[in-house]
Amino acid sequence: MSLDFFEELKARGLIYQTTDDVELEKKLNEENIKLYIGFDPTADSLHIGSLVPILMLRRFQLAGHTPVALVGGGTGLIGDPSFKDQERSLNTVDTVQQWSDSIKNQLSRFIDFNAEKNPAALVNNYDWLGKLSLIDFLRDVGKNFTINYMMSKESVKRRVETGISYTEFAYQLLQGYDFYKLFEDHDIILQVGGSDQWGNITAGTELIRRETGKQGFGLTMPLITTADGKKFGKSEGNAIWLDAEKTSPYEFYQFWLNVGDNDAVQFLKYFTFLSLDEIAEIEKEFNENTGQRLAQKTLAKEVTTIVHGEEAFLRAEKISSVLFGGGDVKELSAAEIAEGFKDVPSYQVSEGENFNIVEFLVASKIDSSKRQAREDVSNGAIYINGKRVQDLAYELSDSDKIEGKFTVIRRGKKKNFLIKY
Ligand code: 383
Repeated sequence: MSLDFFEELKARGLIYQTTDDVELEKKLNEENIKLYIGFDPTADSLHIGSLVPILMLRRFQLAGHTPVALVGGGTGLIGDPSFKDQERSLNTVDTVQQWSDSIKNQLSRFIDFNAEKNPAALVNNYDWLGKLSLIDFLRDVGKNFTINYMMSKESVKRRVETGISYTEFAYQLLQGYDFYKLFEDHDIILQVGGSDQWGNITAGTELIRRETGKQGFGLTMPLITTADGKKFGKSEGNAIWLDAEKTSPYEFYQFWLNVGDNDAVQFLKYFTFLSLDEIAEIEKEFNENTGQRLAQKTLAKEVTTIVHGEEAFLRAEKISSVLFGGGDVKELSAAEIAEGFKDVPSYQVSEGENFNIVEFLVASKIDSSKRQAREDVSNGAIYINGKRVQDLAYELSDSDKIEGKFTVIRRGKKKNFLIKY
């Protein structure tokens, strides 16, 4: 049995809530609609917390609908309080402008602006919010909402108790106005967002109803959580960014490769375009032998390719195979070594340093004593650029330097050290 698009989204676990399941499913089946998702510029890059929504834009486009990505150049100057414990500090107009530009660039990689029938579009709400006068806003937008309605939203309820500025409190009306404006001017009938956006999205459907008597639709996606309740999207406390300068494709690839067994299959549904049938096949094989990590490997390959391209994926895979799979260090360029070995302990060689292997192991703190170093070498635990060295008199020379910059020393199976010249 084949699923319609709405059912497919449901089966992938991508629908948390909609304002009207029945009507929305009907609409999506009957016509090609326009929909939007908004992204506020709160940093110079998006991170993987935004990836499910971004891919959602593409899913709609692949299904024949027209996706619009909104950059919150206006709302980014205000700050969305939804489910945030603390008031945000305001960013300058220049900063928000710069961040808007970077985010715009990132978003444009994921949707197709040249599709013949349903080309994607990018809009910036600064274009209309920046021009909106306070008097007009209070008369035309504010008058449609009671304070009671605004305070009752889950997304701000906590903050109403602990403290929220008038600025942030007004945020939901700005996002509501965006939806109304896009509905009126561009026939955008659906707003999508994470479940944290429900309050803001329904402010929009409410404004549309009151001003036009028509129905706008809202759809939210579940917030991603890991099966063991750990925070998703962080690796050792750091966010995983979509910008290759902030999180290298190799680190990005490793993040997905290290997803837990209980999350990997669900993440294939959230983060890839593999069909549910293909995912079911992978799941079957994965369950027969989880140790092979087929689900994680597929996930890492697919997501890295979507975000950074195939070449970057192949490079990340190559670096990983050298670091963890016994691949040949000599196959890596100095740049690849720098990327992959960023977090391994390193040692900067100084001029005229002794290059005897035993003394070198001690000086670089790979071994704690000469005795230990000799033992390691004799036992065959020391590898220079992946080649075992058992000769106690071995002298490191230029031929051990990769592009004159690095030597990789491995002790035992997995402990890598980077020697820099
Ligand atoms: C601004 C104006 C609109 C519509 C939306 C917005 C942005 C929205 C917001 N979204 C989050 C963000 O920007 O703050 N008020 O970081 C996140 N989104 C998406 C998704 C998510 C939300 O960009 O749940 C995660 O990524 O909705 O937290 O007219």
